[in-house]
Amino acid sequence: WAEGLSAGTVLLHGWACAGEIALCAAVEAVLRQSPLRGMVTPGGQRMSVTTASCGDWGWVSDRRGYRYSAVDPDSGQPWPAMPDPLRELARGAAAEAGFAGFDPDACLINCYLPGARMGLHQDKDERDFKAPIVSVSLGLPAVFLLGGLRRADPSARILLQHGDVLVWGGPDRMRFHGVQPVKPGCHPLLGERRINLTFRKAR
Ligand code: MD3
Ligand code: FE
Repeated sequence: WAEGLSAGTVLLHGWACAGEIALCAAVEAVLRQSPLRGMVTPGGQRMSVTTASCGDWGWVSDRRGYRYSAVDPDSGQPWPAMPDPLRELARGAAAEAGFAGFDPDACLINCYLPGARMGLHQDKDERDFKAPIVSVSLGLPAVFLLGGLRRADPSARILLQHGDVLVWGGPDRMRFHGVQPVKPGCHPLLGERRINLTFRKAR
């Protein structure tokens, strides 16, 4: 069911469950071409989340900063194409949430092993803040933190489970957000990890 969390954020519970087998297979195929790696932040810390990308643009981080790159810095090759089942899932979820015509050119794949977390941050490396972002959660559950427009604003805690799709845009696009450390567990399809896909219009 669709749950409106605030003006620009919709949580589509279990939206990705129907096609979960094909979806996970497509993700695994991307990860064979573009393996997960721990990015280093501009501050020099290695992230506990490992990442890879598919589509025209991939999000990368190193000592020089955060940015979108057309090539995988590890391979020097373009990122794998965005598989059709992933693109269609993102387009369908965006339309359901009121963002018809969403045309993502980047899909960031985040992998959380137990204990991995993501600190509070804003997503501001994209060029067009009018486009929504679509997030698909797979595998182990996690507590998502949804803050306000200032870092110090209080955060709501939202449980994201396998198959949940979160669409946010409009007034919520610049809200601070993060993920609490993932608890140990084993998911029948993905094992001891959480995978999050974020679809974006990067350029
Ligand atoms: C709602 N990823 O990659 S996605 C990221 O679960 C990132 O891996 C998280 O934040 C993850 O940048 C969260 C869901 C999400 C992301 C940003 C939001 C929901 C949001 C911003 C505002 C409101
Ligand atoms: Fe983010």
